[in-house]
Amino acid sequence: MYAIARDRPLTKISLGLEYATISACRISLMSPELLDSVLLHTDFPELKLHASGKVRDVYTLDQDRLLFVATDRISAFDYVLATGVPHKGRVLTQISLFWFEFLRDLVPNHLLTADVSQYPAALQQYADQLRGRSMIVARAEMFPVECVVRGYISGSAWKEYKASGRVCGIELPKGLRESDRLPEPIFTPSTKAVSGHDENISFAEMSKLVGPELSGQLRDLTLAVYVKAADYALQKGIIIADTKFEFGRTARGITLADEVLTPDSSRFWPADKYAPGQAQESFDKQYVRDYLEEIRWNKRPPAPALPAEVARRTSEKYVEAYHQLTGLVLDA
Ligand code: Q0Z
Repeated sequence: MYAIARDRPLTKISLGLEYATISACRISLMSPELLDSVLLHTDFPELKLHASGKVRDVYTLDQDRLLFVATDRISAFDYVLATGVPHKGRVLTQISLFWFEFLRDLVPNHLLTADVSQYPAALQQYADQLRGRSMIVARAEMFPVECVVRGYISGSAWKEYKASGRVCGIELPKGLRESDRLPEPIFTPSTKAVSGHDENISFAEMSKLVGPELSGQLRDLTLAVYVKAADYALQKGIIIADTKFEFGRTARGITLADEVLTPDSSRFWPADKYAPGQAQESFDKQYVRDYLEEIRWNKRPPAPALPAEVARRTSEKYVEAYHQLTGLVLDA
């Protein structure tokens, strides 16, 4: 039994005639089961919200522990869209869990448990919402820097390179094309600026913020983790062009925190379509971006909804990324 998706764009699209015709002809259905499973907001009244991001909500459990919940929200061009992507929160969570295990000999991480049956009794009433998409983590004293590493030149680094030949103070070879692989991965830290956008900083600037010794440790860890993970991913047909890590201090020492090597914190490119000299297609968000360009959204709020077909195909890409990386099938 299928229903017409209720998440059609409500925004009036001027001159949408052509588009509306195309859209009406496409089979654009999502089963009620799938729609029901999409989680856009969390609400756990007995818990204190610690932080909320575009995609994830973090709650305080106690002095030492936080609850991370990945919703099915999706952002594009800096805004959270009105439509969720089925399974996205579970895919992000399961990818982070996979990497925590894969990287455990290289760096301690903040995971305590993702087994909902081990969560505090007060959370058991939410077990169905939490299963697969949440984890309890050790609260860390977070370092106020984003540890970014790039194996390929893209995004803000490509802009900086074109303007100055350097990225975060690192001189790069002349003649690089957009999306080229770098001779070796580079550490390009950033800080959260007031704008909400991250601001690239040099290693020297990072050293002023958190000290030279810690900066060196974080740089070395970041590069080692990236090299191990990116080598693995490439064997599975996924280029991890760049990624952002957040570290903090816990009883385990310098600890890898937050989400790790997900499509939301990284650029994943399908290796079989890699073609330097231009921007690369996104493994996961390409249908979303194409759709938003097609409807000529002005990229100002309110962000539009997605046709069910775009959400469904995007969902398939996330599930496929998980399968391609891990060899595992995300359970229904
Ligand atoms: C990470 C963030 C998110 C919004 C807090 N282990 C930790 N201990 C203390 N704090 C954090 C962590 Cl991971 C922490 N963030 C970033 C994540 C939503 C902001 F899911 N905030």
